[in-house]
Amino acid sequence: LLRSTPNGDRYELTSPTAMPQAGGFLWNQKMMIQVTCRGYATAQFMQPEPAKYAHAPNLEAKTFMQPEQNYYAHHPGRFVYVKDEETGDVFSAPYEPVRAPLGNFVFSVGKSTISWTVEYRGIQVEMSFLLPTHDVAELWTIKVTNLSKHPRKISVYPYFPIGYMSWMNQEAEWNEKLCGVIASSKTPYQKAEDWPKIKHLKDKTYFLCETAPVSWEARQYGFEGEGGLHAPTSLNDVELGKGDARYETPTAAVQYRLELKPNEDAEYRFLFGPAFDEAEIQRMKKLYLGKDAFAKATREYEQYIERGSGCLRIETPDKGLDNFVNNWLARQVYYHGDTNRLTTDPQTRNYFQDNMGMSYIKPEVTKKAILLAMSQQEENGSMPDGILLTEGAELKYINQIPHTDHCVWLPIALEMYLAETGDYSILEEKVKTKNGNQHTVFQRSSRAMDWLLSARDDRGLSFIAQGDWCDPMNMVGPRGIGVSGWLTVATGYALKIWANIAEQHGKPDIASRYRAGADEVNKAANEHFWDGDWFARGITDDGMTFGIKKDPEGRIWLNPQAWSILGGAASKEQIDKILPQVEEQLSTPYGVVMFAPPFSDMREDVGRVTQKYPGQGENGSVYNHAGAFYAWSLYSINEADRAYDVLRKMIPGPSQEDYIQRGQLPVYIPNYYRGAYKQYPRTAGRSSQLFNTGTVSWVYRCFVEGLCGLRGEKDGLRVEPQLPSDWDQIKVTRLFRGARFEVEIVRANVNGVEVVVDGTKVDGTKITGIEEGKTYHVKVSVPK
Ligand code: CEZ
Repeated sequence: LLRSTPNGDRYELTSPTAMPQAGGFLWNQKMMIQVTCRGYATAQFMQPEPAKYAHAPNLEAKTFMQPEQNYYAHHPGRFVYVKDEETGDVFSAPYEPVRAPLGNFVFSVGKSTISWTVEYRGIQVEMSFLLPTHDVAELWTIKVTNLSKHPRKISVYPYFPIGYMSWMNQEAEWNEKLCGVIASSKTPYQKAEDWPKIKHLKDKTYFLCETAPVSWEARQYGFEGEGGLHAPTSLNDVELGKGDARYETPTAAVQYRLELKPNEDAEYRFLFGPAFDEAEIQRMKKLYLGKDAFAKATREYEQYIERGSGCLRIETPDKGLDNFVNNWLARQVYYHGDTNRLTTDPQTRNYFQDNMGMSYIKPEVTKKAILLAMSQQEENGSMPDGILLTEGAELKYINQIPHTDHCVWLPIALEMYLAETGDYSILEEKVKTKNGNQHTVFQRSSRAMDWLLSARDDRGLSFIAQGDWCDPMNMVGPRGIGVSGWLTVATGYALKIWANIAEQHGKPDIASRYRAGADEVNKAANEHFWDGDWFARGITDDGMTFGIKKDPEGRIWLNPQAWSILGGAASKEQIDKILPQVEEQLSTPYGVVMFAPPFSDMREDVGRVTQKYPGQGENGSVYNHAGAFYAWSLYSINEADRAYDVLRKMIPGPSQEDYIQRGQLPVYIPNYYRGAYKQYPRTAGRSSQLFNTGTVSWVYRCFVEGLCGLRGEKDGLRVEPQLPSDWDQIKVTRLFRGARFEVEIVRANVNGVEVVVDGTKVDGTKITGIEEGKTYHVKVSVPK
């Protein structure tokens, strides 16, 4: 069903029906595309707000990517129909829309290309595509081969539906000069003041052919007729109708008629994408549409993806883990850091976390992001709900709802950047805000911490307003009274981190001030949130504590536990009580759920989170972001086995049943897997299929700094691995500050970790004096 190349850099799925939603994604800084194994595709590009060039059949609402998105016959996709001219038999590649019983099916997801090979009654179709590195377009190659023993007469019809573009104005026609179907539209709007922006949008969609087809169809109905997508009427004719669309739904279908001898093949190239005008299409055609241009784009795009391959290679007893960590995890981190999820106003917490992961890949990006975020800090030290990335961008959707946690992520991102680079000079960098005030990063960060300390009630607990990390927890504190248990202990963690950074930066007074702050916060958390065996999630506007034993739903939440461990609110004795409770109440075969039991109905003093479907999204799914915090907290207390277990369950597989249940290839970590394991075991474990998630920066950190234990400090590399107890040895390559570390970690009869660098035993566990460009051979012995 599923196989990987030996080094895991491609995964191949051999059935179009076993995991129907499974797919892969490609991106560049201007666009992304997610395709399923069956050929459905969701693509989006930035101009600068997200837009589409292939649409749903009816008017679509503008929305963000939906979890577990459903696909239907007319969903945008990329397909090829093939007709046997002698028998009239029709099938389509890769599987939709005809769904003919294929003789062979391989959906192959690579890091920089996605492809299919399918065969039906002796005709093989290979489809593959990639993106150019700097432009918005899809570069498609379609190759048809006669595998049968006799000559075949066939018609091949690439079919790239364009869909319903606009209720104001839409059309499509064949363009002889460009050799392709050009669809045009006017983006709908109503306010006259929007026109100056609207008029620059790329309202055309083109489908260009390198080889001129014998025929084409530009009108969806003209192609489909009464036969529908399973058996388009136009395929009954010798040639397509060469029709146009005049305020009718556009499509792009073209036809090649072939006579193939046995083993003979024909290869075609196409360009699909959006454009402003014909001149732009002409430019794109010149730049990309041709064999050599494709080859060049392929090399460039490969190199672009390669640049995101991260700082870690591992060889462990767990091959599936190696494949994922070595090939896919850094790639997903890179995607986040390089695109900011293709929005112009990322949530501040997402922005910090997506960029902190870049410390391991391109730390200059992290630095820039921290400086930009700080330039949007308010005078009182608070951070806005979203960071505006482009001129004219606005805070939209969730960013119009006041959340109180954004300052927490600042010291966390800084800590990660500093650990990886040792570049403490960033702290003295001056940042100017919109009212012209200049302060250093150090001062601004202290201010953010002061704000966290001030945004607390008279018991010392952190206000939640309409949400904290948990977006839809919008009714706990709208009256300005409700408090967050998680944010209180997270404030403790943020202050502690900041104090450590201040200390390292030679400011012991400031360090002790924030340490005292953290102690005070943790004390308050203990007084008001400790429920005997775990920490509560919050106290509502009406003074009701929730996330406690007596709650039938939402009884125990993961975040307050993880962060009380990280921030020091939980003592050793408390941790000993918490961990078994998490195990008992929150763990499932698919990972740790965010809380349990899920809510079955609206709780008006908690909010929208309780209305999500039980076990879906924040309502008690295996929300991997929360799982990642937990894993990181487990490494902070040397719980190596528990941490590995949590992390491993974020990756689909390795058993067949697990892949099928999750329905996802192990090429990314999704934002959630369904929870409600007790209530709805049939759907538990099912992937959201969403690859946007703050999870990955933390997971990468867990592997680099936790499991492999290769963590940067101001003046060197700390070596303190935490292998699962049944592993005897691993090999690691770690890139760090321009040097390369070839590390062998083995279990031995030692009392503590012993580190030998190039034959010399290190005093303690820190490697210092690291020189750029050098390769170090490190032998690490860890106790049995
Ligand atoms: O969005 C994420 C946010 O991007 O939810 C996380 C939050 O920490 C991230 O910043 C937890 O709440 O209902 C909603 O509004 C949800 O909040 C979703 O938008 C959620 C999805 O995972 C987005 O993909």
